[in-house]
Amino acid sequence: MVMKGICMLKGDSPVQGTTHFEQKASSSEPVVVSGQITGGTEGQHGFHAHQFGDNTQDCTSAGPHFNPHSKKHGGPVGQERHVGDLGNVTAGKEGVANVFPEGCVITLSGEQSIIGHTMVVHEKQDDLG
Ligand SMILES: [Cu+2]
Ligand SMILES: [Zn+2]
Repeated sequence: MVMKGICMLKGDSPVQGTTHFEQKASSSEPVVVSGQITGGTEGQHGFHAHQFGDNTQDCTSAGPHFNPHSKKHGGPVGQERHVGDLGNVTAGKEGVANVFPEGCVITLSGEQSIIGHTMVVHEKQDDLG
């Protein structure tokens, strides 16, 4: 069975994009995330799944990073990291960022499922620590 999800990114800023989530075979396997974000400034931008699905007031209502295991914030490949930590996306000169984060541990079902959470692209770079 293949599960698929899609997330539209849109806010007050000109930044917008679409992210695809695809989970193959077992529900315990991490999803493959891909997508494209446009309208950003050149450089790195933090990219996370946040706790709440409420994005009506941007990051405030989305809450902290999705963190079901009560770990510390980190990068997408370490042991000490939030499940929602997806590192940074890098936008080129035209403000286009291709999304293909490594080290994803989010799923589409079970306790690490991101369904109902909010994906946030930040203006600033994530220091990963
Ligand atoms: Cu964030
Ligand atoms: Zn975090």
